[in-house]
Amino acid sequence: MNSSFDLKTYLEGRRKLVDEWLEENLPRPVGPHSLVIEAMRYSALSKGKRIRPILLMAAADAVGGDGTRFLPQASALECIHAYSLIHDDLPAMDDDDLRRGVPTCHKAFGEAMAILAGDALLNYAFEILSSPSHSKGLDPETVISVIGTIGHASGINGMVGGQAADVLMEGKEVDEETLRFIHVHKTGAIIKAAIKAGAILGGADPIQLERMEEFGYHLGLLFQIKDDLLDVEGDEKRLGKRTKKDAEKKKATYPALFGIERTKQMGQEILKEAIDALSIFGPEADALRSVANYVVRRSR
Ligand code: GRG
Repeated sequence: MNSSFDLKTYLEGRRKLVDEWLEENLPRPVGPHSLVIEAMRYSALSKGKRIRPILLMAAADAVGGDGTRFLPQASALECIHAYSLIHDDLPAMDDDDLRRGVPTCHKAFGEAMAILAGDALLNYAFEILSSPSHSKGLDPETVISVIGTIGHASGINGMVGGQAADVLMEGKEVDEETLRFIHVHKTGAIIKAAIKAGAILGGADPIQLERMEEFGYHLGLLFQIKDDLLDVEGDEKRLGKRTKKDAEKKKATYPALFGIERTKQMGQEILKEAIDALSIFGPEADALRSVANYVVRRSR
């Protein structure tokens, strides 16, 4: 890997592009329903890492495409992510007051508006993905394939399925296979879809696509394992959310099942598998390699 790759500048630059796109393209709060639009904007525009959109663009770059051309598709993923955080924070789910350092959507706008803002963001994402103006120059098969990839990963076969399993397993003893199912679906599916969608948009050939999916699978699992570790060891201020919640709720996590040291070791092993999946790519995949290393090192 090219050691001169400046990850900090890269992440900041890409994050800024996503923030500006969302600021410009999310609906404006006018009309009798303006409050729910304010809630959508409040949550989607709050300070997140934008890692899913960044991964979509980086995957497109890695297969020889131009990632920034797919800023609308990348930003659509951030809308889905924002919806999932709003719903995850609701009293019926994790019941959290703080997210990204500010009050959660239902604390700021009430539960009804928060549920609706989440629903609206999910649907808005698919409006972006299917909009002719954002798909100019893409062939219809590519557009449909990206919509299918992201729809599959968001719903019962991905994030929603994983979240349901997570809720259903609270307080129960969970084996490694079930824990992996939860992590791979709840968090991993959208991360893998970001990478797969980016690869499809960037024009990946079948072998490149297969490797990208393998990379995405491992990175997605790794992301949630690190999230588990941050809940135990992380700094609340830096994370902008409450920590130690998993133990409180008797949630299935890697540190709870394997202990902190073994979890870190497993994280390194999964990181290696992720990086190995990229072995067919040259320096054009350095951003992906660098982001994978950052996922393990991150403190927020
Ligand atoms: C369908 C009613 C209904 C609810 C869905 C699917 C779902 C609720 C919630 C998704 C589960 C979830 C929030 C998993 C945790 C994923 C995770 C690690 C979130 C934090 O992501 P980061 O670290 O956060 O990328 P930022 O703030 O940087 O975007």
